[in-house]
Amino acid sequence: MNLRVEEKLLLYRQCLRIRLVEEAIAERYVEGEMRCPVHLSIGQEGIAVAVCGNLEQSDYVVSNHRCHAHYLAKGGDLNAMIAEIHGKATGCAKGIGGSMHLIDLAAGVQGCTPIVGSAIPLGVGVAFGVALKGETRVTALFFGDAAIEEGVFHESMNFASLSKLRVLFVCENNLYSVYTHLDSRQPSRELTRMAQAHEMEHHHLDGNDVESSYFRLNDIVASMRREARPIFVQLDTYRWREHCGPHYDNHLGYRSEEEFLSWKDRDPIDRMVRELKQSGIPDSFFSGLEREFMKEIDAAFAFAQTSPFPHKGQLGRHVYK
Ligand SMILES: Cc1ncc(C[n+]2csc(CCOP(=O)(O)OP(=O)(O)O)c2C)c(N)n1
Ligand SMILES: [Mg+2]
Repeated sequence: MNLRVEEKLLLYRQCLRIRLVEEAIAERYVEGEMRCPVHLSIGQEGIAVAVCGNLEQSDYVVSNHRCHAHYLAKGGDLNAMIAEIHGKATGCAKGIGGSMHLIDLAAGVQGCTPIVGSAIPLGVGVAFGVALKGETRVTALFFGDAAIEEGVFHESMNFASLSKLRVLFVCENNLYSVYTHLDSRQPSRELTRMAQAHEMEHHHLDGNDVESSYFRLNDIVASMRREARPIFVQLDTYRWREHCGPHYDNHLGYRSEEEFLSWKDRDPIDRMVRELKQSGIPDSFFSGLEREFMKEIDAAFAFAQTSPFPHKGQLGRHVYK
């Protein structure tokens, strides 16, 4: 694997920006101005960056409840995201969707939905629309390890495989569905075997190794552009904070401190910092970048806080029932 330093820096910038945005959300959440539930990707942001780093602006992303990183990595507007989490009219879903309903059509973020598995047929539908129009864009579809326990996952895999749709099925395997470990939910076998059953090309990558995942995904996405077909990629990672909310919850006992620490040691960002320092990037670069992002993030929170709430009359609009 031979990434240029500029490419490594780009990946690092993206990961750091997402980490700092989510840490700012976590820190300010207790102030009570953000009222919607938040599912943070802290610890697993490398997957979003490795995947979206290989997408064009014209490609699409569809995601689930844990979507901040996907939205930002694809170029979603930060102000509109923070305003959305504050329930403000300037939010990307007009303040009536919240953290789990991010959307930015200009950036290709076609939508995010929180019912587990529900984004999968939507993403396949988006890719079907692309194929019907004779376009070649790729749709990256993000979902967790629990989503593959839903029936609709298999229906969608079957249809995507049969129809040779350009869907990148991105399974973020963080080992847990809320408090339940994968071993208590699924028989012991490689998750990629699910793709094998649908005659789909599949790959198993280390989601915390951003550079190597980015490198491998480069070939994967390029080959999907050349030859229309879906590809399933499992990326292993770990969520650091509680399933939903800003806190840590290891004291609940559903996972051990040792397991948590062993994954924290594999922090995707620390790994990149170490490598970049070895390539001669000075310490001052890292602190300067952090300051630059904090300015942007503070401005996004100020934008959200000074934005108006949606008018009551908006409540019934854009709602299907
Ligand atoms: C159909 C359905 N069942 C249960 C829930 C509650 N729920 C929200 S997220 C989640 C866990 C999903 O786990 P996974 O897909 O692995 O994603 P992760 O949260 O680990 O990123 C559950 C059970 C839901 N939203 N939808
Ligand atoms: Mg999970």
